[in-house]
Amino acid sequence: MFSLIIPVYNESENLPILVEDICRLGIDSLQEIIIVDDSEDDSTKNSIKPFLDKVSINYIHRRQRLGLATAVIEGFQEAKSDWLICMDGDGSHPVSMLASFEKSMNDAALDVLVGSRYIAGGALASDWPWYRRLVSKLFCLFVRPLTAVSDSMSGCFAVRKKAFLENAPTFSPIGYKILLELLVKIPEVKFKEVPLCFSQRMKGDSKITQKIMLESICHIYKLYKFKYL
Ligand SMILES: Nc1nc2c(ncn2[C@@H]2O[C@H](COP(=O)(O)OP(=O)(O)O)[C@@H](O)[C@H]2O)c(=O)[nH]1
Ligand SMILES: [Mg+2]
Repeated sequence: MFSLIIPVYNESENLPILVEDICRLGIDSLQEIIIVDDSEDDSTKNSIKPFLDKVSINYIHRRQRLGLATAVIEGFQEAKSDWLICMDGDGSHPVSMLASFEKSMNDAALDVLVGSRYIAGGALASDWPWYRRLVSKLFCLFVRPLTAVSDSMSGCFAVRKKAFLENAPTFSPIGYKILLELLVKIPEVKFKEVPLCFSQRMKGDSKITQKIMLESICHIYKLYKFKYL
């Protein structure tokens, strides 16, 4: 069984489409969806009301922008299942990834499953801005001494709850890069990469800011210190 954690910040246009797609899949092993919403208003929350009787939804409304990484960690801590999947709420990650991850969950040797855009079968949205493509690839290269994962910047991944909980006290989540933190802080982490075809968000603009980009650089510096000092 798995819990699906979806961090959202003002995604009232996208979240209902995503949740509807997930309901349509009818995956038996999906135990619950945990939505961690930092929107100041109720519009994102209200947008998924039609689905509350179709799937088990735990809605955590924090009402202030406390950050993507802390939202994911909070969702993971609330989750009931043995496996925790994280997926963006803007439609960038195809719902078919749930079945792709599920196939590997019975492998007792694995701690983390990564939706990767940079392995055979994976892809980056062709309409993603060139500077985002460049920054994503540069960040992935820059952190190769920290992890052998080819797409450690991915926001679509799964972690075994036990591996997460055992190492949770060491996490200091900042910015967007929660997967990288898991890969660095789970000792001798056993991972598998699964191809991810990443598409441009359905509606609206990215919530990333220059401040978040800078925070990501600080985060990577701290992870280098954690691993090598
Ligand atoms: N809870 C929460 N979710 C966030 C925050 N920032 C972004 N998100 C969500 O995280 C996901 C990825 O964000 P997005 O802006 O699309 O990032 P991008 O795909 O890298 O451009 C989306 O579902 C956002 O709504 C935040 O501060 N808090
Ligand atoms: Mg996005």
